[in-house]
Amino acid sequence: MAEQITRRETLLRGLAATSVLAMVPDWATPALAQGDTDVKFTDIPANFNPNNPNGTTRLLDIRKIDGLITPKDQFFAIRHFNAPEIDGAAYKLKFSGMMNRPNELSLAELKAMRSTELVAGYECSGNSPRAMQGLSSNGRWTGVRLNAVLKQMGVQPKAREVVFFGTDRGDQEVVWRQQTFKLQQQFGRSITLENAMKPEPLLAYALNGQPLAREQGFPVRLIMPGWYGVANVKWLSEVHLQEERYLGNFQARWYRTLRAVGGSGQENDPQTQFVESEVTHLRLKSVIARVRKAGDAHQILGFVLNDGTPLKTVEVKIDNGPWQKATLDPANTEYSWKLFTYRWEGATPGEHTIVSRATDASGAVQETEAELGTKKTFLEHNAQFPRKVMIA
Ligand SMILES: Nc1nc2c(c(=O)[nH]1)N[C@H]1C(S)=C(S)[C@@H](COP(=O)(O)O)O[C@H]1N2
Ligand SMILES: [Mo]
Repeated sequence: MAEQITRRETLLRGLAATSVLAMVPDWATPALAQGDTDVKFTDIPANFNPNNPNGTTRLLDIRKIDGLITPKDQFFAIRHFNAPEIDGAAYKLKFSGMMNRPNELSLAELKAMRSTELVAGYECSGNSPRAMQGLSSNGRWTGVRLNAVLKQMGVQPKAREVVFFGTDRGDQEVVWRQQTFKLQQQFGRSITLENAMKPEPLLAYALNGQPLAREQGFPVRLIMPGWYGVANVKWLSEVHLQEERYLGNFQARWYRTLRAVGGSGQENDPQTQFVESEVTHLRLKSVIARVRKAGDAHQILGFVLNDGTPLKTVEVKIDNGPWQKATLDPANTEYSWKLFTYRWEGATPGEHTIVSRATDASGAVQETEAELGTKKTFLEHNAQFPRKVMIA
């Protein structure tokens, strides 16, 4: 199985061997060149604290993005319950349900299997302008392909659904008709067997070449490239095969999107349908993250997150000007976030509004906030994100 290595890494490995730093082309060095300065965003709330808004969340400060891979200690982190502390030496990942050879694998056994590296970026489905889009990151994951492990255990013909349980658990209310059950439940998510057997899903034990940190799901988590963060179950304890759909809280209730489809979108319009759907694949989103003064021009840097569909364009608009094509970083990979840059010439002193929009090869266009207005719930907020900057 071929390892997936980004071009940037290949380039850097080559550089390490030859030490010819002068070879680095422009696009490979979004880091500040000498004399470049960051331009101030004026849309960031004064009390915005990316480091620790609360005990269970760490936002990425997107103004610090300076390369494709988010450093491990800056990778955003969020969770619902406690972050279990797991002893890697005693850890067992249990495989149960409709398989011919149910089994447990220790961390050492998983690591002894053929490993795969994959660059994947994702965001929490609750990411939005409110979090300054900081519930997003992009990492290089190492792990074992889920399909290889499932094949080894022998999937039975009736199996349709693969359920992933975390070690973490907490109080849940399960409402059934007039009854409300207050229970302790594990964090759980599921995917179809068809999705599980695709080559991408990884049982991941390393991020950027290092073991996962406790808050990142040590020792093993699922990585579903091209899916919202919630699919990437951390602190995996059990993988269960069954025939029925799994309807756990974080699958069927908490992570739902309610949209108005058709008609006027108004509640009294019989032409309008209100559709509830699961949170699964990343919806196309671009975000402007950073602006730097570089010589006479300004460089706008941003990222796109999506489900892996090739991008057609990323465009940038300055104030009321036309949409202008941005340049995609050749280091981007199929499931990475996609960095883009735009060279802004002739910026005049004062405050400006800048915004980006992504279009993919299937024709999906990132909508404006107003166009997204028929979405009633706040998850999957992938609207265009106009930014305000002050040019000195
Ligand atoms: N076991 C477990 N896995 C989990 C969660 C959780 O609460 N428990 N949160 C999910 C959500 S909502 C997101 S957005 C991602 C965040 O992953 P990160 O903390 O590595 O960024 O983890 C997902 N995996
Ligand atoms: Mo999330």
